[in-house]
Amino acid sequence: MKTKITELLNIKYPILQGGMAWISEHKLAAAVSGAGGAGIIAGGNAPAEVIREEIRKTRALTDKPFGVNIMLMSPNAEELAQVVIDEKIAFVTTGAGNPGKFVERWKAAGIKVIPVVPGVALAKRMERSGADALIAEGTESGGHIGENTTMCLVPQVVDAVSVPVIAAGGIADGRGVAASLMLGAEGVQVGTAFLAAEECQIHANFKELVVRAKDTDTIVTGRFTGHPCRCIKTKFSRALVQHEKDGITPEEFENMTVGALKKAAADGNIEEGSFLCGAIAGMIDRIQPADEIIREMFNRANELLKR
Ligand code: TUI
Repeated sequence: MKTKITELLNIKYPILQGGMAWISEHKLAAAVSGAGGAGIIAGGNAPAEVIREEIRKTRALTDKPFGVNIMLMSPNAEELAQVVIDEKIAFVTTGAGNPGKFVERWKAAGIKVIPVVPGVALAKRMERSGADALIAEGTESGGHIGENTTMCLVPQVVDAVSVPVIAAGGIADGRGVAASLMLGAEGVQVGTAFLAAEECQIHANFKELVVRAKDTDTIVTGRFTGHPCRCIKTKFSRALVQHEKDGITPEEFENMTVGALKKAAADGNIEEGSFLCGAIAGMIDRIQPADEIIREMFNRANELLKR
């Protein structure tokens, strides 16, 4: 399938893997890139040198292009912004903020820049700053989310900018891919479906929660902090939301959630982990190799688009 995104990134299928903190590391990124998509290593809050190592490990596994996601709220964002230049990364996606101050430096280094935008205003600003493409991410996504849905957001961003738009949030099969293209997107970003990839290194408890989740099994925590986060419903995430209703302070919330992403992804700690996951989890019902996930998705999308 050829689109402006396959051309921009020199990939076979117009699919980017989500940059998921504590999750998107070299094995998953290399598998997605090896399958013809765009694998991504997530910076999250990790030290920049750890990500440099991840980049090198990915290169040892694949000669296909891959990217790095920079979470702009990370205290290490500035350092990582330089690491991607030193390591000659093909493209960068950004999340949880405005990457404006980095764009010029990345572009000068030949890096393609693809910011995640939760709305039209930031989309226009990012296009003016020189973004090569944009990811319009709906509130169906896992992790830190905006308010608008994929269905509403994608066509509005498409109408507002001339750079290619990638749809994200709630896309996990060929129907989602075909629908995204109908909304005017040139590609998709997929996170949740790759949680169930064989090559995804998260704890088995996390995969089991994803595979068993039904349509109503995600919940949004931390709305009152200004950084809402979608995750799987567990005793812990339900209790967090209850505490929020009862009026805990942002400091108390912070204390309860510090380290919660690692506790979920690395330790499978059901009692204290935040299992970040998109609202489409109910559709994920088995563990599969990443290349199978991608091939099935695009075979089905192509069938639908021919109709
Ligand atoms: O970044 C994500 N998803 C994430 S980041 C993350 S780590 C984290 N954990 C707790 C709190 C905050 C972060 C887990 N999941 N997705 C991309 C995304 N970006 N979603 C929303 C945004 C966004 C929000 C505001 C992008 C730009 C933005 O701009 C504000 C501004 O400065 O104009």
